[in-house]
Amino acid sequence: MLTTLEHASSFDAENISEEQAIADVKSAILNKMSLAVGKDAAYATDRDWFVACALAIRDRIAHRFLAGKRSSTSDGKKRVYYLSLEFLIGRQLTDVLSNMEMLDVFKHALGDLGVDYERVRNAEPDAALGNGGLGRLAACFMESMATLSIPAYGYGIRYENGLFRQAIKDGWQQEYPEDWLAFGTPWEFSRSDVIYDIKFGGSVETNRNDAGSMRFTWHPSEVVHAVAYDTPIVGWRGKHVNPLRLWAAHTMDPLRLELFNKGDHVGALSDQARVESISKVLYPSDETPAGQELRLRQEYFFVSASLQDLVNRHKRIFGDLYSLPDRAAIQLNDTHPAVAIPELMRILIDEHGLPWDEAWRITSNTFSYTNHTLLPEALETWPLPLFERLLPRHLQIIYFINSLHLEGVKAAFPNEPALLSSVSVIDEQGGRRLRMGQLAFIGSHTINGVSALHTDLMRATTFRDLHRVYPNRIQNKTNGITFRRWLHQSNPGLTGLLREVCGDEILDNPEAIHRLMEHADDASLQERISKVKHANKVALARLIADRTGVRVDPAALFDVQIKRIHEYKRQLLNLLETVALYDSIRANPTKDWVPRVKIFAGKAAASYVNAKLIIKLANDIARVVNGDPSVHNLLKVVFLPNYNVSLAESIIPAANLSEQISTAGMEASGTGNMKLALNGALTIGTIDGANIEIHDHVGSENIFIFGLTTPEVEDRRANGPSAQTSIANSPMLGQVLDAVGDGRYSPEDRGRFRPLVDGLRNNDRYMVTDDFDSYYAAQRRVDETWAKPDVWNRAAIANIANMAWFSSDRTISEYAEQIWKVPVG
Ligand code: GPQ
Repeated sequence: MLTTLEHASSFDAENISEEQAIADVKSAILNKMSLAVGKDAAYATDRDWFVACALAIRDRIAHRFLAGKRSSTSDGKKRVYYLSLEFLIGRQLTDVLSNMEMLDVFKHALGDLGVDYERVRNAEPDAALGNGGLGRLAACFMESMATLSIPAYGYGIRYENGLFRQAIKDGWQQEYPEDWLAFGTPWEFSRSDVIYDIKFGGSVETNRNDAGSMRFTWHPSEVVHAVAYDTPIVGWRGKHVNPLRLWAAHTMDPLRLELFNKGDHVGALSDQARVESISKVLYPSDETPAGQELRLRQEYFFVSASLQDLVNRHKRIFGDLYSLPDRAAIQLNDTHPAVAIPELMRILIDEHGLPWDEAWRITSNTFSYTNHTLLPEALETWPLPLFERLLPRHLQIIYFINSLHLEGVKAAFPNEPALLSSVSVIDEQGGRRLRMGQLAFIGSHTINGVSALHTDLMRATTFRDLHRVYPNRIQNKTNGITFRRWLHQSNPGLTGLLREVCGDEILDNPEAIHRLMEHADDASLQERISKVKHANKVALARLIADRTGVRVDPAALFDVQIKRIHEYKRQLLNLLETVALYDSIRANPTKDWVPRVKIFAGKAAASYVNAKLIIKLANDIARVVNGDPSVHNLLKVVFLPNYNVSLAESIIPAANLSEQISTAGMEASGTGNMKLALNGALTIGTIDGANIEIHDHVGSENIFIFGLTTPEVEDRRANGPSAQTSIANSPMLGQVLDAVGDGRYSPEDRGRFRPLVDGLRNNDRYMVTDDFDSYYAAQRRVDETWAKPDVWNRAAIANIANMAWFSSDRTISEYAEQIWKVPVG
């Protein structure tokens, strides 16, 4: 009998027996092994098996892929183009097999061949073409668009090196290159016939034609090739497949290159490395713009290739470009692809001869833009000289867009000259810069935030003035996560239980999970939920022992904070509380403390000094606490290296407590918060981002909320530093800061953590000290609740049962109806 995720499976539909399906798959895998991998099964490695399986299932997807392409072409459906510099996909084998409803068939087929599926699955490298939440959101959205049968293309860069691999050496983060493509990937189709010229630099020639109108001719100094690679993205039950089209940079073929350089052969060849560097590596900075020339080249490179591609497609199908807004919706994932706005204008005007006003109508009705942060230092800007050197024609177009925009503002708000500088695309302060947020806003018909609070703050702060000028442009679209990956695949134990209690409908309709609430008070359901969690914790405990050597008790409360390391996310607050708890346990060892395992994981940008010091602090605290027999296993601290999608899939199903403790107003949404709650972890969190909406859905009694609100944070900022007062009022905090600052956790280098502690005392921008007491108190409420297993388990059930709204299917349906105007399903 087939068990997991196999219900009305495809072989039933095709009317073949289970045995026949397994036999077919077995022979397909063996075929791929000998004909594509070129190996005898007897000598195959786990990776060989992975490649053979991937190719075998890819054959089946390819048929649906082509069918999908044919139908949306022939019936002229509107398409969505999702432009993103990041797609954080992770491993794909289980995702694809499960969505194709072939997971168990493959497991059986491999089993018959004497091969363990888990090993095959683990042989696939993570596709880490993203940094964190923003990139993972793009991956969830691609899966939901395919599930909802929305004809969509994802467009991005085929980075040869994804996000760096993190190793921890003596407690410090070290970065190593990641080479997921070293041996190729079986998922993609290379499209050697889909190649575009991408131009950079040079000058613009201006002419007047006979009718007196201006013509602009861009004479670039450099041309790069963008080559397409398509990865099929399969929706749930394999009903629809969309392409993720990633671009690789190549030099031109030598003949044309030579021609182009007018004989400067040597110079031309020395450019090769420079050109191909465009798609070499993902920038590892998260929420801090890299601000470097290569980054701007990456942005324009993939934007120009994608727009040429979609404009070509539109022209081929519909003949002219006037109908583009009716047939294409282009979503800009943050400002990284915002140069698409002047690029589409350039294509329409310079290459297709459209008049400015028509081009602007088309452009501004086609684009929409998602903002993912309001942190001022994270908003993308470019120095004008750099931008002009690389994209001289685009700068002209941007100047013209801006001058028309400012004229409109002047006319509408004649008595408010101050408004102009805030809504202008050009920042005149301190070295003139291009503000990509303003550009994206002006060139889009709709702008959205990613949680209710974040969208309110967009209207009230960063985009306040633009919002006054265009009051109907900003909408909210609270983020979501795909339940296929983050529940069905990563937590088969819980999924099995949910299917039993709520019915198989949960696989297609997450709302059905709410039926769990009918049994929330049943001792037997509570018991079963906690058994599933326990089994997941046993597996995680094993992984922790393997990777860190630390032994943890699966019966302890697993308290997890897993995300990029950022000061605003306040891993430091969690670490200070850890020290306070450690001190309290030692001061009163016989009290009935709740045994806890504090689990941290996350990467820091290589150049982010404080974030790297926070990682070191976590490891130094871990070393002291884990080595102290006097705490009797009441407290363990673990830092798991190299956080990525696969590690998240192991940690999330095993978590009891989810740390979502950013300074209020600073986390745009969060999506890890949703994944953890869906898997039955209770949240300890601030009134920030999507925590607020999670609170609304699960109810106050099932979440631990603490800390300052956004207006309170703003008040304290306005009234000058408050850290001294907070520290003076909290003896416990004072002690903790002294201990960390004086080197109790770094006896070999007592001053090591001085900068962190001095930072809190003198300029606590993230209000760690202000929130400390309230956080410590909330953690003690966690302890009290944990001590009553029935209350805890009931709360875990309430979390799982009430998370349906956070499915990315809901989010994507809202984008489809309210922004893209495309039908769903
Ligand atoms: N986010 Cl601007 C990133 O992951 N990277 C970025 O560069 C920016 C935002 C996150 C944001 O911090 C989270 O709160 C969101 O949940 C996530 O984007 C998706 O919207």
